[in-house]
Amino acid sequence: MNPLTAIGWPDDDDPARQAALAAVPDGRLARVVGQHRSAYEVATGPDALRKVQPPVPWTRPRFPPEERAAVGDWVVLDAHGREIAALLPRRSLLKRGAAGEHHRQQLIAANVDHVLVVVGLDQDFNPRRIERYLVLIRASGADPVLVLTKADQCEIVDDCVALLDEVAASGVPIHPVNAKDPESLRVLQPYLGPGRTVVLVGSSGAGKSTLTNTLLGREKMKTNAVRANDSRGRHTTTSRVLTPLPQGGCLIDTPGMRELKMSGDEDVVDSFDDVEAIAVNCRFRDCAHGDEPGCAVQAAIEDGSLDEARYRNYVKLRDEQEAAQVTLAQRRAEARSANKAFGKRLKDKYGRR
Ligand SMILES: Nc1nc2c(ncn2[C@@H]2O[C@H](COP(=O)(O)OP(=O)(O)OP(=O)(O)O)[C@@H](O)[C@H]2O)c(=O)[nH]1
Ligand SMILES: [Zn+2]
Repeated sequence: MNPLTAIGWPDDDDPARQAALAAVPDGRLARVVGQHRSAYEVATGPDALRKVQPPVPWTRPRFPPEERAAVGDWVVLDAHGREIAALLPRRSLLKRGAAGEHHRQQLIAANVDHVLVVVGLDQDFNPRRIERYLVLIRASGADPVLVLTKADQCEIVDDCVALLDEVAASGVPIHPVNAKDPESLRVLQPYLGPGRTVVLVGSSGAGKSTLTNTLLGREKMKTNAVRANDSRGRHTTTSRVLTPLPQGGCLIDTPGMRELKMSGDEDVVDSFDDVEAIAVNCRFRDCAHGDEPGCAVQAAIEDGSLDEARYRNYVKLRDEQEAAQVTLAQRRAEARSANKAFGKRLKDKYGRR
């Protein structure tokens, strides 16, 4: 097998990608697995890692962050394999609003095909949190898949799944599983095959490590024993970020995945088209769905056809997204005017830009 397939190369002759590749004579494909102050760590196969230099423009402070490579990106290395010559067009990009007040965006992972949202069928189960994940994932271009773990210990699996009717109706596959049982995880095979990249998100204790270990066939090892082994450097040549799976695809895991937050680029309405479909029937076009007469949303909540908690979550996520969007727009405007001022200073000083 092509060593690139094991690290997620889709090999689908995508014309934009092929063209970018063809533009670098003797170029070589690699996938970004890490980023350090002045160098990138890339993989050219499951056990082949190397450090390479970014193209000079990327190192300029004002270079747009989204045009620099992120973990999961495919790049073309120059003929010597020492420097990144080009960044290939992305299939998807997961990002988040970084912590703090500034709503800076942080790139989490590129070219992910499926995001497995791992939720335990125990006290972890929370449809509102699931809805939040779905909004963030849809914005990335990757496809969300809901994996409900601990089905073996839950007596109300069907009731839990029934609470996710709207989620299922919006096209998200839902799989109740026992994360410890390889047989039970076979339903996930369609997302894990050659050339595919998945990431796992979910809260602590949801079963992400258990699921990963079972997929990797190390279900008999203790979760923390596996970690201890890894940190002792048993797999010194294998990236910790990108793990090839026996199923043929690969798994990306980065610390940033743990806290997904609105970045401002999401479309909340997209994940709640059931609510929007009801709201078009409100008497007033600008109905705020409060106590306006003829409000279809309030009527639907009253007759039980719209879950009030789902509606409240929609409003909350929409407000959050709008706030993030405003600050994001401000940041972009600031960056633009800083750029202009800089250009003008150069021109004043040297007479050219
Ligand atoms: N019976 C059963 N137990 C499970 C299942 N999935 C996870 N567990 C148990 O739940 C606990 C937490 O699972 P982990 O895999 O460590 O959870 P995690 O999502 O990796 O948690 P963090 O590493 O903190 O993010 C462990 O004791 C697992 O054995 C399942 O499907 N069935
Ligand atoms: Zn209304």
